Amino acid sequence: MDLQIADRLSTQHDHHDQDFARDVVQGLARQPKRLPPKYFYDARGSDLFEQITKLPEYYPTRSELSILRDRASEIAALIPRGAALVEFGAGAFTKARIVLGAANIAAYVPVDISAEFLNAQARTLRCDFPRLEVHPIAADFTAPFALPPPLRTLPKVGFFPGSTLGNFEPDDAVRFLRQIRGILGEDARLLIGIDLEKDEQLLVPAYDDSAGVTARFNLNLLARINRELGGDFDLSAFTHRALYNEARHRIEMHLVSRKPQTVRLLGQRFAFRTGESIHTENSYKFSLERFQAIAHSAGWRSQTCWTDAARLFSVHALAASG
Ligand code: AVJ
Repeated sequence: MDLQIADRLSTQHDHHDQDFARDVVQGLARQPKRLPPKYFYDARGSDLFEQITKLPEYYPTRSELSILRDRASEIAALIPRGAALVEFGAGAFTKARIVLGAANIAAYVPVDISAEFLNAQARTLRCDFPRLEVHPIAADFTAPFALPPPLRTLPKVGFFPGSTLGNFEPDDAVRFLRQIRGILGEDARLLIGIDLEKDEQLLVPAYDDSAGVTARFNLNLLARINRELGGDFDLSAFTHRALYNEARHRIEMHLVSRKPQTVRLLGQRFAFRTGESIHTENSYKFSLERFQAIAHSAGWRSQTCWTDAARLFSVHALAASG
């Protein structure tokens, strides 16, 4: 490998490590303690998340895929011919492939933090869609980025499935939707998947499954801190907890200390009381109207929305408003 490239890659890597170290130390020093959910997705965490999407209790992935498949031709009809499809947090492209197979799309721009996985996915996609221009961007999709110049004249369609918007605090969700509008420009469209509010009896098991996969996913954050930051978390001394905070319309995930204990990492000590928790994730749930109000305040107007037959999940087609 070119030395300069190797140097740049290692600098970028160190940079990520430093962000991780800083966010963990700051989060554990807060009261109540918290850790950002974006750090769930190391190789092990991404694998566990893939397993989550296949669990019988985890309805969002299955419901969204059924909407995309059942409505593929209606969705395709809303996409201008020869558009560029820009996906925020593209993962394995599973959902994008449904849209790419149905609509007349000239270019696909998957944005994802994991460069290696992204480039491998891009190579397979080029084989399956030989006339499609694939421009992967390896970046944190929450940071502003510029579209590749050759694509700037194409009609733009954003794609943000999975209800990932639910991980943002309400104000940040508005800011992020406005930022997407800025990146995609005038006349842009946005196809976005949003999880719906529902009975707690359906909601909580989706985040606390009987096979314990979500518990392992949550606890992997502590394992990652041990691996990458030299922490000494005893994973058996914490339990996974998922609850529905109805007033705030969100699922919360926590890691609860089973006993009084002190954890050491990066030369610092963090004390836990019995029952003290680390808040690791919020997953906001919406009504169709509440989501549309958020979209409107961020410069988007709602064109259409679809739900699955059980009304568990929704996909919205938005257009940039003047
Ligand atoms: C990827 C943020 C959409 O909130 O449902 C799944 C993450 N966490 N199970 C979600 C998650 C625990 C997921 N999102």
